Amino acid sequence: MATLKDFRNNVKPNWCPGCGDFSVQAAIQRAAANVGLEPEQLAVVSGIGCSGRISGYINAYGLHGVHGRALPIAQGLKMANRDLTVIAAGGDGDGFAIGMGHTVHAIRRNINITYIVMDNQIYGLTKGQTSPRSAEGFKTKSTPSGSIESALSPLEVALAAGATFVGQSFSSNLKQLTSLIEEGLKHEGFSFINVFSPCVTFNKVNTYEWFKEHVVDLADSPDYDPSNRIMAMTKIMETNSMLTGLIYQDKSKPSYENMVAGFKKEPLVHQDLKLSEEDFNKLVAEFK
Ligand SMILES: Cc1ncc(C[n+]2csc(CCOP(=O)(O)OP(=O)(O)O)c2C)c(N)n1
Ligand code: SF4
Repeated sequence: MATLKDFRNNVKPNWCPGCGDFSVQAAIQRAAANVGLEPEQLAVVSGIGCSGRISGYINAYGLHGVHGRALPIAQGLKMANRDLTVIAAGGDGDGFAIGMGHTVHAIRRNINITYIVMDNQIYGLTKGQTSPRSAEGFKTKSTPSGSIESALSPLEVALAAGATFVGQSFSSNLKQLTSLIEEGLKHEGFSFINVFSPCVTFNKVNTYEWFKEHVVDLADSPDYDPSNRIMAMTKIMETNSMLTGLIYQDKSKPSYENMVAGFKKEPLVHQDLKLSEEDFNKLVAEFK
């Protein structure tokens, strides 16, 4: 059985020392081993951004795709081979700016993949511009007088879009983050996990200390019921979206790929296409 070591490769991350994304990488590796996966059973698809590099740092199938397009690729992969466990990952710019259309529709489609957003409330790779998660008044090179837009609450959007799994965690809480990713991997449907993952180089406001002061851990609310959607929405709003833990889970809705006619018995990659070698070569030649 694979252990944490098996999900490590020899590529050295080029993230800045202290970047929150290191913990997300470690949590994915731990969670994958803890749920009993082998590296060849896992695919990590990422977008573009500092966070997008994560797919190159995990020993599994990996694809570092196009900015904002991790989810279309990940969903296609899962539909073609639902025997694979698929993780999509990227930044808050990737998922909530350019990729927001995909995020909402992937959530409501409920394909069985886990989507992890490394939310540093800024664009890191492009050296510090305001993101949809940046707070009003946030000053960056793109908003030198302070942002006049309100920050998006991805948790509210996810619930409103019909999410069947919504979680949020913080890079400093590796235990919570790992167990949340484990639950996401086990969830039979789309699991959305937003992770506060500080950018130590460009975001001097939303620092580790700032998050530590502001996060509200659901472990301190013993009466909280994650199967209650209205309670989840209320709690998210009451805490200004700073809630961490398993916020909402609906185990009753079947995942998309289990509802597609003709897909139930075996994944597409294992189906006999009934195509002769000659016909196959003809088809390929059309694309040359
Ligand atoms: C189509 C396209 N538009 C814009 C860019 C430039 N770009 C690269 S990464 C990025 C945003 C990075 O921020 P985020 O997604 O939050 O990831 P982070 O670097 O903070 O992890 C942008 C705008 C691009 N690569 N491709
Ligand atoms: S610029 Fe920010 S997000 Fe990018 S690697 Fe450095 S600390 Fe991480």
